[in-house]
Amino acid sequence: MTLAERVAAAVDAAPIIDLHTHLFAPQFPALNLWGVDELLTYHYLVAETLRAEPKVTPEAFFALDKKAQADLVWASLFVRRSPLSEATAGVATVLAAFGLDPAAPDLREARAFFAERRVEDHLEDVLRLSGVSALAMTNDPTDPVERAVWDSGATPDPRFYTALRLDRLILTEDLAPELERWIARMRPRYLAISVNEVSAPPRAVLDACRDHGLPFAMMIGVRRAVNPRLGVAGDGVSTVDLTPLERLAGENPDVRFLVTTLARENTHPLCVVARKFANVLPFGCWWFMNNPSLIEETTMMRLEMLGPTFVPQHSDARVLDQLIYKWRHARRSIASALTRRYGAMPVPPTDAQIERDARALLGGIAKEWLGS
Ligand code: RAT
Ligand code: ZN
Repeated sequence: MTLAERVAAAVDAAPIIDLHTHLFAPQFPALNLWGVDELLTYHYLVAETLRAEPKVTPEAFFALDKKAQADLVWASLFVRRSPLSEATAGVATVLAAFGLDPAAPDLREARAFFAERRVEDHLEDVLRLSGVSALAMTNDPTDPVERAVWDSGATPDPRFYTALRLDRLILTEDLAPELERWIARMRPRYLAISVNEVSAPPRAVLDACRDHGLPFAMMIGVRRAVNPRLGVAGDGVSTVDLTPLERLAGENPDVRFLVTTLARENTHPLCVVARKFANVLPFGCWWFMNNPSLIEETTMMRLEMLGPTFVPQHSDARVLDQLIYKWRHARRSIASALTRRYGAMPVPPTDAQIERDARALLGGIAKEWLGS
């Protein structure tokens, strides 16, 4: 076997802990999305369709029911054009993984296939096909649908870790008791927020992280509603000054920070921050960074600057089936970056070394930070 083949095999075999998704355990049936219509109405593809079809206004698109939206996306991005973007290529990978034709003229065959699946079997198949052993949800107690499930006393499938998302909860006037209440109820692996610029979170958040030994995840550089007509597809990006992150990490050495940035330009400064502060863990290639070329480049940079002490990717999947493509594609980029770094070593790595590194990067480091 060549070095590249050995590395690819080790990366494929390593169990994945997916640090950030928008998926829900089967105990949240109304929020658990899967199947071809959900795949095609993913907001990444909605943005691409509205770009490709300028005569379709966002208002007209969103007025259609889900099936009609999916038909339009399919016709526009898969029939009239080739699925070359990462989001379209991903759908093709998923369909092919289930033995469906990614070049079909319409969605009849795919819909019939998914209609016959039992949700329990489907979950097991997707986890097996994607190599994911555990994944973090995004849990927002201010969402009435989600909250109703928590209030009903349900316990999520243990492979679905909880992560308490603070984007909206943080607006609560008396935050500390709310945090205590939801940490007790959800038992989250970490607290998380997405922000435009870095600023110190409210004291109650840092206190809760410290008291409960939970990491605080910051997803930095999103500009919400740049084009509000596109709904969730309308957010943008900005490059951000990471100096406040250095301050935050330095002043709170007893709090661990999981950090991802949305702008490519922030990838390098984040590596520098992580070199100074061991309580900062760079993770994932987030959203607009979740492209094979950028994952490879980013993973190379992180390996060169940090060695194998970061989490190269998270899927951000919103539809269960996306785990298959997000991880198959990411694993190729990660394996390629690793192969290049091993190739620079004067003595070739042993299989045991490659396996150890792949397991750490795909799941081991996440496990250390989140607990098992
Ligand atoms: O990647 C996405 O799907 C985005 O819409 C966001 O959900 C982002 O990942 C976030 O967690 O805010
Ligand atoms: Zn997300």
